[in-house]
Amino acid sequence: MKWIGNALWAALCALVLSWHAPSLAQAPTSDAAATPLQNIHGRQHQSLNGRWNFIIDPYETGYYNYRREPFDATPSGKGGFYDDLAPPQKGELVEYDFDLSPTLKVPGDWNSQAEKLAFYEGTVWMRQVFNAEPKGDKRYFLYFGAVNYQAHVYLNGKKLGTHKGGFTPFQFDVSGKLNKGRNFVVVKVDNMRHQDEIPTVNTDWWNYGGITRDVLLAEVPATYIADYKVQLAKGDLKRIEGFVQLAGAQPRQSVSLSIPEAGIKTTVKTDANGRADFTIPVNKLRYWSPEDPKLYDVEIAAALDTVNDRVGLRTIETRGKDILLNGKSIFLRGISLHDENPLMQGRLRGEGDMRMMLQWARELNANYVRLAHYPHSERMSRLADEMGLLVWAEVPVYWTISWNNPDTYRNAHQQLTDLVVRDKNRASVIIWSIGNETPVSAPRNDFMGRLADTVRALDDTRLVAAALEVHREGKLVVVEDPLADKIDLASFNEYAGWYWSDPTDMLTYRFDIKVDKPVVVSEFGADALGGYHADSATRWSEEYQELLYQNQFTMLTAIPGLRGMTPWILADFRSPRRPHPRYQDFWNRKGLISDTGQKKKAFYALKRFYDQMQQKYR
Ligand code: GCB
Repeated sequence: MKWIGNALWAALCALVLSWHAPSLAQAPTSDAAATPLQNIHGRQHQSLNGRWNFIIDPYETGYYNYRREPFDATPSGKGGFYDDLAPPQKGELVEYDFDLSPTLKVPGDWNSQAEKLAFYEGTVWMRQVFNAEPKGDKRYFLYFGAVNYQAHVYLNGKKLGTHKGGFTPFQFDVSGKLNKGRNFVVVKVDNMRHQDEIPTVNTDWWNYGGITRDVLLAEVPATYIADYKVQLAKGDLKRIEGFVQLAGAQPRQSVSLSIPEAGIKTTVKTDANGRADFTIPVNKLRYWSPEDPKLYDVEIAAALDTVNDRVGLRTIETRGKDILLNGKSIFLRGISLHDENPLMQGRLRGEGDMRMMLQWARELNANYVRLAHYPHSERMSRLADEMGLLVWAEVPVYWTISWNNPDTYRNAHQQLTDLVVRDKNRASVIIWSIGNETPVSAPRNDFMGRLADTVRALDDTRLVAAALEVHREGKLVVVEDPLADKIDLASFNEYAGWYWSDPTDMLTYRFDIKVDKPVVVSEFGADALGGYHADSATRWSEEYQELLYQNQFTMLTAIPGLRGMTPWILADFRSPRRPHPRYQDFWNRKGLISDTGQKKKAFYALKRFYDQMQQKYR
C-alpha cells in the first residue's frame, strides 16, 4: 500500500512538473549568495565546527526516491535525509537516524577519520545541531570554508542551495530562516569525480571528501561591509589603492579607513551600489617582504559595521627577466606543497598542521611556496603573510579538462574568481596560477586564455602564471606555449632524471625556453622512500633523489633568467595513482620529508642550494 501510494504520487509529479534531474555538469556552479563575506573570521560569528553526525549513502537513498526522483524537487520538498527528525513525521524514510549515527570532525576529510571511508567516493550526509538567538535587526550567513566536491545544504529541513567546487568558500543568506533555539543543518556531501568538473576525473592526489574547512554562522548589521581591498597599487610603492563594498538597505554611507601605525585615516563615500574606490598616497611604510613580514592593523568602519584586518603592503612586478618585490630583484627559493598532513594522512585540519608545513618550508630556507594544485585554506595564506612566505596560489585546472564544455569553463572561472576575491588582501600571494600541465590545443588555449584575462581583470596587482609543459627535441628541453603571451612567467614542470633520462644522463640536456620572461621552474623531482639507502643509480633510494636534485641545480642555474623554483614536493602525499607495493603503497614519494616526518637527503641538498642562492641575491 505504502509503495503503491508512493509510486502513484511520483508518477503524478513527473507528469505535472515534467521534471528532469539536471546533470551535474549542467547545474549552476552554485546558488549560494554571491560573494562570501571578506574576512569571515574577523566578523561576529558562531562556529558550527565540531562533531557532525554522518550517514554513508552510496546509492543516494536519502536524496532520490525509488524512482530516482530527488525528494527536494517534489512539491512538498519532504522525504530526504535532510527532513525533520521526529519519528511520526518521518513518513517513508525509516532508513535514517542521525541521532544514532556516528560522528566525524569538522573541519576534516572523512577518508582519514573512518576506515570504511578511506577509498570512498560518493555521498555522505552530515548533520550538526546548534542553538541560535537570531535578532531581528541583523543578517545571518551560513558559511562553508570548503566542501569537497558538491554540497546540497539544508537548514531545518529546507533547502538553502547547492555548491560545486571542493576548495573555495561559499555562503547562504539565512536571515529569517533561523529558529530561536534549536536548529539543524544537513549537508549532502558528494565527492564523486566527473569528467566535466574542475578538477576532472584524473589527478595525482587523494580525493578527500567532506566538510574540510570551517563552518560558521556569521552575524552582521542590516547594512554591512561585504568586501574590501587594501593593497598597494600596481608597481607603486607610494600609493594604496582599494575599495570598500557595502551591502544592505543603506548603501550610501561614509566609511572610514584607518591604518594608525602608518598615520593613515581617511573617509570615503559609498555610492548607490554601496561601493567606494579609494587611492591613498603614502610616504613612509615598512614594506612587507619575507625578511620583514610587516603587517599593519587596518580598520574599516561604516555606520553600523566595523571590520579589522592585518594587511601587508608590497609591490610585485616583472621587468625583463627579473621579478621585482618592492622594486628589488628577488630569487624565489620555493617548494611545492599539497593541503595534506603526511603524518595524519588527511587534509590539514587547522592552524597547527599549517604551521608545521610552513615551518618545514622555512627550515629549507625557502622564501616562497607553491600551494598546489587547488586553493588552500584562507588560514594558510594568512599564515604565509605572518611567516613571510611568498605564495603561488592555484586553481585545479589540471591535466585534461573538458575544454569545449561551457559549463566546465564557468566552473573554472568561478573557482578562480572565488580564490582571488578571498585572498586579494594577502601580501604573501604574489602569483595567481590558472592551471597545471594542460596540453596545448586550440580549445585549451582559448579556455586558459580567458582565465588569464579574468584574473587580470579581477586583480592587476599580482603576477599571472600557469605550470606549463615541456617537450623534448633530441637533447633540447623546449618550452613553447601560445599561452605564454598571456602570462607573466616562463614557468614549467620538468621531470629530467625521473620520467625521462636518469640522474646522470640528464646533464646532457639543455633548455630551449622560447618565452622571454622570468623563468620559474614550477616542478621537478623524484620519488624516494624515506630511509631506503642505496647507490645513486638505484631508483626509489634517497641517494637517487639527492643526485637528481644536485644535477637539477646544475642544469637549471645554466638557464639565463632563472628566478626561482618550487621542486616537487615538501612532503610525501597520498595518491591512488601510486600503488607500488614496496615503495609507494598509495603514496607519491617525491616528498623531501617522509610520511613519518623524516627529512630525506635531498631536503638538505635543497637547503644548501638555497643558502647559496640567498647569498647571491643579497
Ligand atoms: C606532475 C604534476 C603533479 C604530480 C607530479 C608527479 O607533473 O603536476 O601533480 O604529482 O607530476 O609526481 O608525477
